[in-house]
Amino acid sequence: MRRRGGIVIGVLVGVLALAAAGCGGNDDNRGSASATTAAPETSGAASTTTAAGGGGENELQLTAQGTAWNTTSFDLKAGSSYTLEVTNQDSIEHNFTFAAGNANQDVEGGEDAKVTFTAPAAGSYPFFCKYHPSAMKGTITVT
Ligand SMILES: [Cu+2]
Repeated sequence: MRRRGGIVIGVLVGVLALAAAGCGGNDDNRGSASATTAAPETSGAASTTTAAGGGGENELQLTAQGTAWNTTSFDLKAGSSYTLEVTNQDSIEHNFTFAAGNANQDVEGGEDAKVTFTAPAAGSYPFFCKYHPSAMKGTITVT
């Protein structure tokens, strides 16, 4: 019994250390301690923290209305990851496609959806709705 307790605490400390190293201020995430039952899980998580230091999440918004985007240009930083919330205010389905970021997200009429992608190398890239590519398109500029 005592041995087990020691092991669990050891794992806990390890996970907490990892969490602290990984992301900055995640105090509200105490529920994640339940993940400690799977002990040797440290191998996969390491490679995801290559973004520039201090980087939180970059959130973007895009709205479709009248088969048009409310925004036709975005400025991103190469290598940073972004979460784009696409709001569809039409009754028909739309889509956000940003091929250079491997993003291809359908959004049903009247709904919204989030898509996460990483900005590619510096350059200028198109984004569009694959259902209305000539009416709903824009440019993503990566620097
Ligand atoms: Cu569309």
